[in-house]
Amino acid sequence: MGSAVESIARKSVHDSRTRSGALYSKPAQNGSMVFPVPALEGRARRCADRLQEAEGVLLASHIDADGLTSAAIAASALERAEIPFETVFEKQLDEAAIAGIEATGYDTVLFTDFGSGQLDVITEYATGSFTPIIADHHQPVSAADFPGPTTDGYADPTYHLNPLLEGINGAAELSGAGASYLLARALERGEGGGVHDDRNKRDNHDAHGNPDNRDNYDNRDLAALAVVGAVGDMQASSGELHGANEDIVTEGVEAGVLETGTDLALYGKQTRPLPKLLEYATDVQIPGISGNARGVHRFLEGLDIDLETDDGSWRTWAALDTEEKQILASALVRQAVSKGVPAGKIDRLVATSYVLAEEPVGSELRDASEFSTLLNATARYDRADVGLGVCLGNRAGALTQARQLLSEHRRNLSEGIELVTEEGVTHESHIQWFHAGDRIRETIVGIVAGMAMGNAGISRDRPILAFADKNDEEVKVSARGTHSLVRNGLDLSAVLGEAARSVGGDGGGHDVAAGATVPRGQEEVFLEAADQLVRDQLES
Ligand SMILES: [Mn+2]
Repeated sequence: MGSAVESIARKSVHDSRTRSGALYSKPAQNGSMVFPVPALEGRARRCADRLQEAEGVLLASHIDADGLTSAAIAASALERAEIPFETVFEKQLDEAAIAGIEATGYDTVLFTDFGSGQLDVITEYATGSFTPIIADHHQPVSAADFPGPTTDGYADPTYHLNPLLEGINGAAELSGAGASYLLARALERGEGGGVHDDRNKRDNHDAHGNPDNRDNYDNRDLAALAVVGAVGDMQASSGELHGANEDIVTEGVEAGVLETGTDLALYGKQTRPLPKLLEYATDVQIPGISGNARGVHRFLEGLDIDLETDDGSWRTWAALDTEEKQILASALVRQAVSKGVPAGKIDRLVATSYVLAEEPVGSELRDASEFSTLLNATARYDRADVGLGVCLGNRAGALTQARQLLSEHRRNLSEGIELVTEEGVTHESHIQWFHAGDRIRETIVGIVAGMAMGNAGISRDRPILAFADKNDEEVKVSARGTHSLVRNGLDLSAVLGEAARSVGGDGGGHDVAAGATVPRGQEEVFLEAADQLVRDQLES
């Protein structure tokens, strides 16, 4: 364990080295640069080339941290490529939303962070009306339900950028923002765009023989947002991002917008006062610290660290210098060891941190995980405009509003968890569930369900399903599982999709977390179907 703590100390060395990546902000013109995720280059270029031909583009994106960062990346890339566009957000890309998109009259529509799973309906509406271009990472419609071209059993029309079609894991290795980032890289500098290799070499001089700077930008600065999207979609596992996501991280470091290092794996390193940082850290339970305010104060007072700033407020982890960080981290590990926390869990106290190098120290925007939390808060309260504003660099109005939404969100979450824990859940044979009616917003009922798992009477050995009213006709269902259930065969995306369709609704998502909409009054039938589907998955 000592090595992990030492590597926190080494972090600053690593940081200063990566900062020299700023040298790369001049585009390489010697053909040394390769496309970040080569398997997706062809798809990214096909989509980018089609966008270059468009007179105007409607950009439609999902409303969550990944969808907002996807939209911000795509919007920035379109803007830089001087392609006129307009942005709309949808919570769910259902038939009504697609009909609304068709009605705007745009002849090119770019879908980000959704679209693959709705290709059947999109194609139906698009035919003779608009060209759909999709940058997504969700499971595409199956070939059986799609009249057009297919790949490996998936619907696969002409302009379709999705990692799953090239054998890259869309749940763990590339997010919607990552797919949008690859599209942005392919959109750089006009025709052919993207990678500065010989094939695409152009005369980079204007009529006066001066270098034409419009041809000399690259979009690697957008890698920081792509990492926020991936982290927001929970793609970091075992403490770091993997696969295609790693390639994007590398580009962000080279471009000087990202710094990575080994750091304490606690949430809130930029903004939480030190005592709260430790007290609220519940991923790894440390007796005497986790959830123990008094224990935390005793622990901190025993260290040789100034805990307060000059004005008497608590310092944050981000405000500590390297030596102080090491003192605190070592003491934390010693405490964990002395209280018998197993080594495997102690290792989880340390993880790779993704720091947005250009954001100020102490801002939630500096930490990919805190940034994504802020975005999710704007999304859950239907303020995609605020979230997009923050991503696009609006630091006055949008950031202030986003912070207000986040504090409101935290209050709603704690009230929701209290409600569920007090009233309890109903256990079926293979699932557990509760119905919040209108007492918990449908946009946060899933996260409440996930956070309540493990509380008294709410088991972690079966998935939890949570209902909340959506409108007069429909109920939203959110489901959460655990990674260990997924390892045993659980796929909540399939469960919610199939069970919802059996009662005239629809749903999908990911194996560990999924959502559905069902007609009111069908909850019981839906639950019965879901219970059986979960049984089948866990037994096979
Ligand atoms: Mn996503």
